[in-house]
Amino acid sequence: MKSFLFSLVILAGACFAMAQESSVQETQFKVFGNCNMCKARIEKAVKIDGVSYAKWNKSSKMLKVAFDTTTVTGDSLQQRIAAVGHDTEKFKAQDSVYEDLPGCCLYRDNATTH
Ligand SMILES: [Cu+2]
Repeated sequence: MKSFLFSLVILAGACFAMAQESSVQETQFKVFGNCNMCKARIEKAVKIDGVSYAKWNKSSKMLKVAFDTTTVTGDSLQQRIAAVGHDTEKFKAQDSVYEDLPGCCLYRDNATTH
């Protein structure tokens, strides 16, 4: 009986260790953009080491990402996207970078209605 309890403890410990090891986090946040060129630009900006998944949805403006939390943070991904000209929930792209985007990508003009 004692050894049975002991193996239960070991098993529980192993499960706990495995749960701790999984450092991949999935999240999504809003990224402003218009077209498929925006999509390519946004996804390319976050395709770095530690990011295993990145897909931007043109109609919902949501970017889904999966990344390794030991090497990447959600904020750093949003900053990378802002750096290529796309506003995110937390970070705004610099005007000079935004103005250099192709005309079809100038999403801020489309936001004047609200
Ligand atoms: Cu575009």
